[in-house]
Amino acid sequence: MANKPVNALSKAIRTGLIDAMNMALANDNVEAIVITSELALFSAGADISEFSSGDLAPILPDVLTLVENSSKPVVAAVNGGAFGGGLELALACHYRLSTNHNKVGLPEVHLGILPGAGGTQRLPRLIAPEKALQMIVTGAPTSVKAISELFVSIVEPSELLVQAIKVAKQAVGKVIPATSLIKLSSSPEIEALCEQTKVQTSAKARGFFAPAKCIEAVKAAFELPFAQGLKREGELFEECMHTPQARAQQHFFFAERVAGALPQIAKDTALRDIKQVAIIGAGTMGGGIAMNFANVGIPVVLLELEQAALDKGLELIRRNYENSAKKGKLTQEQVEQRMELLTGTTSYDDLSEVDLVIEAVFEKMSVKKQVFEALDKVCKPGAILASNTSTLDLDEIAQCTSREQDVIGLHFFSPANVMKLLEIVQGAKTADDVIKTAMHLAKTIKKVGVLVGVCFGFVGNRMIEVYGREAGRLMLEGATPQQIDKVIYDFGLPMGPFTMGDMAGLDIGYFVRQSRKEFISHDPSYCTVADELVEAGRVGLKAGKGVYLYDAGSRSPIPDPSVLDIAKRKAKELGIQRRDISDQEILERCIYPLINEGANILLEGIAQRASDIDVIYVYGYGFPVYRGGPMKFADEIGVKEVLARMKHYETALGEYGKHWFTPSPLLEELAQKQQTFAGFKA
Ligand code: T1G
Repeated sequence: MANKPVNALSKAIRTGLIDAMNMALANDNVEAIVITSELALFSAGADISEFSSGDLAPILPDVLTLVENSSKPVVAAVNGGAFGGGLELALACHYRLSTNHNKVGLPEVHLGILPGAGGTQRLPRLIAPEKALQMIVTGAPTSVKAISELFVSIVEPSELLVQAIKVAKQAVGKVIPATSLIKLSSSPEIEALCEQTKVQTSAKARGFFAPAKCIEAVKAAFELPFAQGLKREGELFEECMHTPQARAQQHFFFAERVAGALPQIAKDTALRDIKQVAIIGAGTMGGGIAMNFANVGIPVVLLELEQAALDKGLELIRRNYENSAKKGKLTQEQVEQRMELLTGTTSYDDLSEVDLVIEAVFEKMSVKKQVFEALDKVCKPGAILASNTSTLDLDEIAQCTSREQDVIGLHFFSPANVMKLLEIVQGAKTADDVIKTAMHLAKTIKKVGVLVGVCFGFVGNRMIEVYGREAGRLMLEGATPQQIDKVIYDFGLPMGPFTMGDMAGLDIGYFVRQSRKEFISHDPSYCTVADELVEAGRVGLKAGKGVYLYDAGSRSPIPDPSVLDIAKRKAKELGIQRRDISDQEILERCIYPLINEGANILLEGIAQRASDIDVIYVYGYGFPVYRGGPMKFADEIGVKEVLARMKHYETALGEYGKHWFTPSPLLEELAQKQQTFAGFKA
């Protein structure tokens, strides 16, 4: 197989496999067959881009039945990994060999579906049921050595084809071990395993539709003869394939990849070499950022003005690594290797040779400017100067240097060593090669880099502000924090706005608002309760009290009636008539303004495409991937519906609605032309 870049089993490949099998079966000189790949990996499975085409004939299950029922032995030489239908192809072969450093997997569940070409029926026939179930329900890639029973042998890449042909020749004339001939039967243990997996999954994969169907399909492998099990798998596959969740997750698969695509920059633009990085500030963010580079072998020097702060920062990093080692995610040797890559200094002079500096200091313009002025003096020409600012004007920061073309924003999300999202903020004068280097660097440190423009809050924080505003206002109007949080939690986010605010610290929002009084001057109603709480020292979980109360050592929020008393008092002062508010209104008022702000962001060219906003919101704020992200969700429910509801609240909420619920012109335009955000090109 040689269908670049990943041997997706497209129509051409499926047809090619059928032709090759028929040719081999018809040719008396052919005694056995080996299927392998000329590319770096065996196959990435079905061609996801074909799913929406509808014309999937010849369907993969039929191709694999032809392979499995072959009268001549078929050997799969799995090189470099096999996923989804690619692994299913190998399972339909009679013998399998693999190269030794790769992984295989059945990641269909991440696409809102399940292995639909026999994977749920053949894998449990070849490896232990619990391993098979875990692979299918979690979609996690598995090292071939962990399921070595699947392979005749696991060899060096250079040995693979030779060994596969040898196995094929030895198989000639022998009884063909078709996987489907292996008998399975259910048992109380299998029943218990499926039940237990169901319970675990409903917690871990809350709200997802496909995982439970994966379990049902595997269960059928133990309860039905192979042919009926295959039929049942097909029914469950079709059931999943036609859900909004499958459409959303398949959208997201490509959204994530296109987000990392380079903007219109000359192809021959050279990358700048990033051999050593400096981080200014060894606090939680600075330390987390530093870890990303140490994790991939790039040396980092951390700068703090005080030795004590520096020592504390390096100690925190070590503790993080030691925790990973305790969980078995790192060996002690890896911990030491990474720590060796991390050095500290209290002098800017030590940064004269670094290729990239990322400042992660206090979110205050005057502090940022001091740092960049100092960097401008000591850093070598061509060094990239990056700010981790989450809201401040990057252009204003760049203007305090003599090298605006070398300044860019690298907005990491906390915890920076965990969160996949990296907003790459392009300043007005940021050079193309700096942008290209930053986008490439995101991939190197295993982040999903999304290019955004300069405005308050860029994309993510600009949108989260309208969401938080509505939550605060709804509490004044009559909803309780726990009601609002439950609506959002049930919608699929990991937590509601008030639990999130307490977790992050209410003082963060408070401080940002203090620096933007003009913005909230129009109507401070939505943050008046939060401001009073912060001024009373109730800054959230870290203080044991914020919107909620927290028992010592516990993170579970306890509603506090006194907060509602504040809301009632403030509502009275502001002349807001409190009322019962429906869950639906809460959902619409928290999510639709988010979408509306995304539409404005697209109109202003702050994001390159709607799916980038989806990637930012899923990876940065936990928007449920089975809804595809806010803009995909709008396309799914219909832009017209979002517009209609924005207009409803624009009039229903009096002055407040008039100001905050003005529909974006893009929302109007798309609704009027019956178009979608997916089709919008900035
Ligand atoms: N279909 C179409 N395009 C694919 C693809 C696929 N399965 N996999 C990758 N691509 C594209 C991807 O969009 C990108 O394109 C390029 O290939 C490189 O991908 C019946 C129905 C295999 C681990 O879910 O997990 O089989 O951006 O950047 O980092 O049961 O690709 O360059 O234009 O990810 O080296 C199940 C999906 C399908 C595996 C390699 N299979 N792919 O990672 O490359 S459903 C999957 C991956 C199925 C059957 C069912 C990864 C990879 P572009 P990449 P990578």
